[in-house]
Order: sequence, then C-alpha cells, then structure tokens
Amino acid sequence: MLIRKPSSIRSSEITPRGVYLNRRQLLSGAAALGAFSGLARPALAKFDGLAKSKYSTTEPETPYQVVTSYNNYYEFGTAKDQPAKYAGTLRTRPWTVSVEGEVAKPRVFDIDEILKLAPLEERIYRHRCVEGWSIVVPWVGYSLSEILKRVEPTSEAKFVAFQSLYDRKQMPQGVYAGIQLPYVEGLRMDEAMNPLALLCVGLYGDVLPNQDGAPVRMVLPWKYGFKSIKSIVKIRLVKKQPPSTWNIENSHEYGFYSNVNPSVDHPRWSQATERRLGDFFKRPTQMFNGYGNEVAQMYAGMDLRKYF
Ligand SMILES: Nc1nc2c(c(=O)[nH]1)N[C@H]1C(S)=C(S)[C@@H](COP(=O)(O)O)O[C@H]1N2
Ligand SMILES: [Mo]
Repeated sequence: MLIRKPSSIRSSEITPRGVYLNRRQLLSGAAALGAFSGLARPALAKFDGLAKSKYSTTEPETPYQVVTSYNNYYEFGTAKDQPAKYAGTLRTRPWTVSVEGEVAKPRVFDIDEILKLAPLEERIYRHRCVEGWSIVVPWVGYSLSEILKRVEPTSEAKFVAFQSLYDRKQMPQGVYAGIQLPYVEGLRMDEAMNPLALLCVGLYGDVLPNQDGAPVRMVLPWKYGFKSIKSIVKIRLVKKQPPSTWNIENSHEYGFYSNVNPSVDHPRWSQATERRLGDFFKRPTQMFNGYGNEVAQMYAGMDLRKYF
C-alpha cells in the first residue's frame, strides 16, 4: 500500500470542491485580480459524483480562471483572450454529432444522448500546447472508444476524421483566423481507440465553457494541443489518413501525428521545455507528455522524426 504524506493529498480530496476552489482562487490572487478577472466559476457545477479516472495526474490543477481565459480557438479570434470574449455567440443547443463513414451503424447523436452514453469521469490531464505552454485540467468525459464501438466500425476503418462547427454568423472572427475553416483533425484508428483519447464534455465538474470547445471536444493528452479539436459536429471513420488543419496550413512545421516529443524541435523553436501557466520557471517536456506507458507501443518501430 502506498502511504501518502499529507502534502501529497490533493486538497480536493479533503475539501468540498467549491470551497477549495475559492481558496485556490484566493491563492492565485495575482491572476484573479489581473488579466483573468471577471470569470468566476459557476457556483453550482452540473456534474456531481463523477468517477475519478485512474489516468489522472496528481499535479496541481491550473486555476479555472486561467483555463477559461487563455485559449486557442481561432474561430473566435487568434489572440489568447479573444475566445473568452467572443465565444458567447456560440449556440451549443440544439447540437448533434454525426458519426459516419466506414461503420455498420452510422448515427446522428444528440448532445443529450452523448452526455448519457457512458459514465462520465473526471480525468486530470496535462495538456501541452505546441507553442510551449502547458496546463493541468480536470476534464469531464469518457473514452472516445465508447461512442465509436456503438457505430460498429468496419474493417475498412483505418483513421478517424473530426470536424468542428464553422458558422460565420456565430463565429464572425473566423474570417481573420488565417486558417482554413472548418477546423479538421484526425487520428489513426488505434489512437482513437486508445482509452486515453477523451471525448470531453466538461471541465472542473461543469459543462465546457464555449471558449474551451463546448459542447463536446477531444482531449488527447499525449499530443500537442491543436490535435484536441473543439466543438465537434462530425466524426467520420475513413480508409485513408485525413487532412488536419495545421498540417494543411504548414506541413513542414506540423505533422499528422504531433505527439509531444522534446527531442523533435519545431522548426522555429525548441520543444525541450515548457512553461506551465502560472509558473515562473520552465520545466522539461516529457516524451508523449508523460503518457508513454499508455501510448508508446502504438508507435513502436516508427521513425518519430519522420512521422512527427
Ligand atoms: N476548432 C478548434 N479546435 C481547437 C483549436 C482551434 O483553434 N479551433 N485550437 C487548438 C489548440 S492550438 C489548443 S492548444 C487547444 C486549446 O484548448 P483550450 O483553449 O481549452 O486550452 O485547442 C485546440 N482545438
Ligand atoms: Mo495549441
């Protein structure tokens, strides 16, 4: 048995969530008073009694205010503070996700069906953006495999292609994004079926704020953040490797796999270290963002410099 010293016990285990959040909000006073003000966490979280995932890290969570005010969501602007300002125009209901392609039972899922399809878990994941910052977020969701197995993939299904909503009316900043929209992403079938691949409907025990990709997004903790596509409307199982947004924009800088890899630098900067938001000092980046035990075997024998 592992006997933990008191300092290693998460405050969430000994304090009701609302209370410890308030304490942490006080502790992160600089952030709360500065750029991150005006975004209080809803007092009553939607999800309770969430199962704790065995895949959760015990590292300190990045404050809610930071996770919901420092975002990449180009459909709502390219500056980090713009999604929180502008994503209020996103209508997240009604919402459907079509799961289609090389499957025996294609189906359009309503967001309310998605919420009830499998038991929701809390998964506290490290999330590493290709730009060199990282966060730790208690996401809510279940493995993507849960929804994929319900549509019965055929033997022809080799990859999964994802598509975000793109509606110019709801996303007027999208025309300045400088990237082709709708945002698209992809995974190889085994990556999509890996239990770590999270279909995510919430964070901090509540539904996703719009700027974080409401009402449903992917979270792929061993890959750079841009693989974790937001506000998904279509999931298509396909035979061939599908296009992915940043690879379309610049295939020299962004590969299809985009696994976190400290020894493969971005052409314009090093990927050896990262800054956890809120920290002063940088820390070393870990291979597969520290998820090698769960994912490394999927890439055995692959040249990860070539397939970056
Ligand atoms: N549709 C869409 N999904 C997206 C993006 C985007 O611009 N549009 N940005 C990606 C990038 S670069 C990152 S780092 C993460 C950021 O997620 P977060 O804002 O919840 O931290 O979302 C990813 N998913
Ligand atoms: Mo990113």
